[in-house]
Amino acid sequence: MESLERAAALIAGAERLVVFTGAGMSAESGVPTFRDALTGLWARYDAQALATPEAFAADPALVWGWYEWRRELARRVRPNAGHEAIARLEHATVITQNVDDLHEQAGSKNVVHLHGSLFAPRCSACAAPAEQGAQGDPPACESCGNPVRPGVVWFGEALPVDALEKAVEAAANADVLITVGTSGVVYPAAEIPQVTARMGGTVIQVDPEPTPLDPICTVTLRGTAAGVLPQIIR
Ligand code: BJW
Ligand code: ZN
Repeated sequence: MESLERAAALIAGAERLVVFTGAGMSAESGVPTFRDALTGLWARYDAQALATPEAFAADPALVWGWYEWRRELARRVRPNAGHEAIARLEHATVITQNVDDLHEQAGSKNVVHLHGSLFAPRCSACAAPAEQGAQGDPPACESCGNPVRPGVVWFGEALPVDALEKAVEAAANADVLITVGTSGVVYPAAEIPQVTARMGGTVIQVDPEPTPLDPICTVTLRGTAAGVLPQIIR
């Protein structure tokens, strides 16, 4: 296919490559995307409504339980062929919105987490990192006794400054950015591929569905991460 060849040539010729990933990146590993309907136990909850400080304040046990369930899931899953292809790009900066560690598991070395991690719970009051395996629903902070919260970025919260700065700088300097499996509706993360495009870089998109990022992409490949990435990263 012509656009596959074009994407492969752009990637092969890139000097400063960035890969920007969203929930679709991990879908084929068995992690549900954000805007998919939730399954099973959580089917009656809206993921967007649970990922807020207000939800945690109103029902800490519910929100903590949801993240515990996702942490267990994330522990069981393995990187897919898309993560593995990206890990072959040894010099790329990987900017992810995902809170799993599948890029690291696949061997990517330079991973920036814009929305935090499932594996870094911290105190909701003093920010002290929580002890691994602390018990409670949610556990109480060892230093101040306040509830421990997941180490992720909820709606209305600022992104970690160091991660955002690193991401913006890498995107601004990139000659090629590959955006994979993100609906491109959550800001400021959705700015990242737009920064590359504005600075004159080339944006390649891999996603089975149309997204608001379509207009800024030089090449869009309508397929899945595990299906397409191994064909364009050679
Ligand atoms: C496949 C596939 C396969 C399927 N292969 N692809 C400007 C305009 C409008 C609103 C705002 C704005 N600026 C800020 C806002 C408010 C808000 C926001 O953006 N709201 C919009 C929804 C309207 N943003 C915020 O609140 C942010 N904070 C902020 O702005 O703070 C300001 C501030 C400054 C200073 C002090 C205080 C405050 C924070 C946003 C945090 C987002 N957090 C979440 C939860 C993280 C923790 C967790 O995981 O629980 O991040 S929400 C959720 O969305 C999660 C994701 O990272 C994020 C993005 O979702 P993603 O990855 O794109 O997933 P999906 O499901 O949407 O899409 C999947 C895609 O994959 C689809 O396209 C599929 O087709 C595709 N796909 N299978 C490849 N196999
Ligand atoms: Zn504390």
